[in-house]
Amino acid sequence: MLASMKNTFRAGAGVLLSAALAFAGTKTDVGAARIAGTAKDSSLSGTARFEEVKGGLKLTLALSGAPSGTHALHIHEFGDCSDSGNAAGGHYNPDGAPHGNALKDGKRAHPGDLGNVTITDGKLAFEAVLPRVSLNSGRRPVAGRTIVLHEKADDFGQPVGNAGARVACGVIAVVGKKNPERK
Ligand SMILES: [Cu+2]
Repeated sequence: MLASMKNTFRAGAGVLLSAALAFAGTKTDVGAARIAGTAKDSSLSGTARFEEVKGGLKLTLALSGAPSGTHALHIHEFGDCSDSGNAAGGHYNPDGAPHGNALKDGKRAHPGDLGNVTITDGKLAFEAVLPRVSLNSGRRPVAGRTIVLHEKADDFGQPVGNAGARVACGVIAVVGKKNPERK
């Protein structure tokens, strides 16, 4: 009786350990998006970097040549920036949630609702951890989707925040592995 319980415990610990290792293994991919203005001859450019961290997906975004002011930032469903960004489709919303701010509202928002960013002198440096998504490890993956900067501010109205046209867009791709020595 006791021996069999011990064996069950050992087997359970083994499963937990291999699950933990598998999880650690999937967390090493790094994603990026090369961002460009959607208008012809746009000087807007930038990069977004995505890295799975404890608590979610860390986004590091840098833009230049962008329109100054307050602009909505979202992850849209499809990995296509053509047709002035419209080919990116709607907001990535796998759970049928209302529109909101994922950084504040949790489940009561689309997981890629990043709220607003403020661009000064055409430049933006922005960092956030998106709580409920992954790059590609299975939990609401964003690889193969797009990051989109809008013409106007997000007013958090339904269904998509009234942020107008898509001024910049980049397709999120897996681009490499994180150096395991650099945590
Ligand atoms: Cu959007």
